[in-house]
Amino acid sequence: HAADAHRTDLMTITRHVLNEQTKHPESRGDFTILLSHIVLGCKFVCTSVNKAGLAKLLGLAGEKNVQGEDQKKLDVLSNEVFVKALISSGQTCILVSEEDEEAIFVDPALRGKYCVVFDPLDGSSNIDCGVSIGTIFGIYMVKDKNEVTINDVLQSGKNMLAAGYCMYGSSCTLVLSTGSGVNGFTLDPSLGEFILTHPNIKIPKKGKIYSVNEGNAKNWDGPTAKFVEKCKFPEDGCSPKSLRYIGSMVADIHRTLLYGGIFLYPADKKSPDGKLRVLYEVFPMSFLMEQAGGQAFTGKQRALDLVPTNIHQRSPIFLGSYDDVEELKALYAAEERNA
Ligand code: P6P
Repeated sequence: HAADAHRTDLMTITRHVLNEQTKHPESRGDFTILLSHIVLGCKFVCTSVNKAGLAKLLGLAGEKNVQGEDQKKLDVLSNEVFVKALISSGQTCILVSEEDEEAIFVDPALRGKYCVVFDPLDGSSNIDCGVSIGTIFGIYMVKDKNEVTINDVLQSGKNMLAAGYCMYGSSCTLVLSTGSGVNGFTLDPSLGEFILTHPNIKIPKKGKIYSVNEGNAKNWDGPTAKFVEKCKFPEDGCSPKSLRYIGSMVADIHRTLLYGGIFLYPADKKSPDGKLRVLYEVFPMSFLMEQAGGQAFTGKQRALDLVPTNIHQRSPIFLGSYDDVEELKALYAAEERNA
């Protein structure tokens, strides 16, 4: 009857987080309240994304976001929903969104002790063609609740308490770590609940997939070029790796987490710091990869050891299966020695 028990023992994300909370007797449930508001935001975006095509929400909102990219209506909507949900939770004191140039300092009357960095709808350039997109978030503890400053969101990634993403694809999947492993939850629309479907995700130690935008190959540095070459023409006679690149970070990372392999967004001559943002793309995905037994590297150091100096800072990033990232690190180390 195990299967039946499993079917009827609906482990919702809220119950799961409450169970986690018992490991922190000192916590007053504030974190659980915060997460339930993030979950609310994800549910709203999920329904909006699914209806977008029908509700004619597609197309440009006419404005440009801080990245100078055309802003689509769903971007604007998703950002507003998350900002409002996070503030109304009463658990946050400072927010950083990919869509807002400046950090948002929450009104003192509604302040809590958490700082949330997030990309409300990453990969949004893929909305119109139906490719999976997602929300990415990371959570820090404020250093001093009575003195909230921008430095509370310029903390190293190793200070992150929790991180996760919600992927809006064939199903709505929320992957979360609060520092003791990674768990995946799938939205059951009939219940309106995220149910635990992927307990204790561990990334394969080595993978057969590499994930990079080969269109940038002309501008890669030596170690990245050499690594990709070895993926395609292995020197030890084993079969070449497969290339899988969706161009939507949440989708590429979700596949890497479940199937193994390595995701690369290197620096190149055009963008010396790469393209992906440290606070709300690199750190949350690096946090998850390490919690799942993988690793994340910037080309120079462990990604989570980075200390950002501005809230929209970029970094090169290589993350995924432990052994695959190790191979890439060896090529960067060799270049360092020959420099
Ligand atoms: P490129 C999407 O715009 C995004 O921010 C990430 O989701 C994705 O991994 C990356 O950019 C794709 O960038 O240069 O390969 O199109």
